[in-house]
Amino acid sequence: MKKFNTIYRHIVEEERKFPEATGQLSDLLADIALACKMISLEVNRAGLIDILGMTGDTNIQGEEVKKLDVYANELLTNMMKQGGHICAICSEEEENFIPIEDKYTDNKYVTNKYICHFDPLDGSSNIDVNVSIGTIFSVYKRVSDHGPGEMMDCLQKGDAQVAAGYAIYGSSTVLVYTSGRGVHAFTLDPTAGEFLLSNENIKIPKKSKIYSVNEGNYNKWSNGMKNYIAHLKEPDEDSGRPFSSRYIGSLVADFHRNLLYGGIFLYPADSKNQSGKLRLMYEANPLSMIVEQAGGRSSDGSKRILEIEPTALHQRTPLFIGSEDDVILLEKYLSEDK
Ligand code: P6P
Repeated sequence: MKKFNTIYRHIVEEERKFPEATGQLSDLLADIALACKMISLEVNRAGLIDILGMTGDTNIQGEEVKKLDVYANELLTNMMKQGGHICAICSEEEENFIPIEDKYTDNKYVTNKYICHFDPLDGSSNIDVNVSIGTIFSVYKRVSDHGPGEMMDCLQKGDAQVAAGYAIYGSSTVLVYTSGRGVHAFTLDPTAGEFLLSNENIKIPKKSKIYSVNEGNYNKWSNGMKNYIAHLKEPDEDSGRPFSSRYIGSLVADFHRNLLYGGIFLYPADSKNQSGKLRLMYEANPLSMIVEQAGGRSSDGSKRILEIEPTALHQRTPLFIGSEDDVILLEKYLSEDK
């Protein structure tokens, strides 16, 4: 029988492996899990708003119906502020970071010692067509001394993350996280209202037969990128080619499938998006921590994503992430462009 465990108990068990842990990271991760549970409820209800005659502004109870990404952002921000463990929040929905006062100034053991980056609802344009979407989060320890967080707390290399994860709102709601000791997945049991352990110590296959890219951008790609994709399409049984193309257009959904089945997701820089489309701090970095913890690789085409020194909250990066052997071969093809 599968080991029964809830995300809360799993997080605490992980915490107990660090003698110096104060329990604050566990509390923070539990708050994020609660927020994802509440977002899941709204995402699943979203389709009903029109059907039940709820307008775009107020529903039949006269409550204001918010756009889901606004709802997700406000929920996560308020949850983090209440928790008292955060000195700053950075969100895809906010131009600047939100500094947060230390709530426990009279307690020297509990301080607002973390900062979080969120993509509250990635792929939200897919909601109306019932495509899976997700919440992505990234957690760092603050580097400034005390008080409200500063920009130096928000702009740290991905290698400095202490935890990262995502929730995917699909046929079921799954939360995947790592706190530096493996990657673990929990499936929401809506009747119990609990995230139950569904996949512990996930490892991504070293080599795959799946590639995920928007081929509509083909004419904007470099020659190295074009040659790599052409290589994947050439028949060659020994190396498992041709690959299968799987592209949902929702990052968390494409990433989650590749994490479990193996695969490479590619969003290169191109003639239109000189730095790529995806965001470093709340898309590439958290998923890169997860994929490396699962034995995979994540690169901007020449170096590890987690080594990139950030200079802006919303900076973009090319992203090649997934099965290690596939990403290494991709990097070889892109080196032709140098
Ligand atoms: P394109 C969704 O809008 C998103 O930000 C990611 O979730 C997804 O991977 C990407 O954009 C899709 O971009 O250009 O292929 O539509």
